[in-house]
Amino acid sequence: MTLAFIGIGANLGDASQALKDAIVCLAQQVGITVLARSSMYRTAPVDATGDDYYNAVVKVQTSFTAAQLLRICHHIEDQFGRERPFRNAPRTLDLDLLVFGNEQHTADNLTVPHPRVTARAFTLVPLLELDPELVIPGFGRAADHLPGVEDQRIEKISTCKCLRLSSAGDAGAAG
Ligand code: A4P
Ligand code: MG
Repeated sequence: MTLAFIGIGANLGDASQALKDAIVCLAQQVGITVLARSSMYRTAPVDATGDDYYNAVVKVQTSFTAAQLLRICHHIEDQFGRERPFRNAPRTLDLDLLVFGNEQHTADNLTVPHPRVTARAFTLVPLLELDPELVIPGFGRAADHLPGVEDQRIEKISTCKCLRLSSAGDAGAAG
């Protein structure tokens, strides 16, 4: 079993609902247990145009490899109508593998940790909410990177929920 953090973002359609639905979809996968989700944040687009984003991060435990988990994420994105007309285009749903246990590697179409995980407030702030002491392989203490994202607008719009969602699809919060 591996502990991993998945970043969720959207800025097209009903983006805040997409985030909530995506978390339920992740929790319904056999082999993934959602342990906690961060607050939901409204964030200014970074290196991108379009509407403000909604962003959150979930902490999961999984029996999958990083590559398998990314494939599942892409499959869920497809179900939400994700299109990729150009780099950083507005999206109905984006699921990025931010951290995968202690793994640190680059392979075809997969780099873990995500190369920009500490450079964006929309990933760093929710990650720190879930684990203030988080150490990211290759990047060190996540909290040490906060000064670098100070100028990025990020606003909390709903509070953090620690929850346990079973792989059988029980979406009830447990704490
Ligand atoms: N890929 C490689 N490593 C990973 C990983 N760890 N997790 C590959 C997810 N994907 C990974 O992904 C592009 C390629 O990266 C894929 O082939 C995948 O196999 P994508 O989902 O098509 O596009 P993406 O997620 O936009 O790409 P990327 O490079 O992760 O983008 P960034 O740098 O994360 O920027 N502003 C706000 N406020 N909120 C956002 O969520 N997102 C972006 C995307 C830009 N600005 C934003 C936000
Ligand atoms: Mg992505």
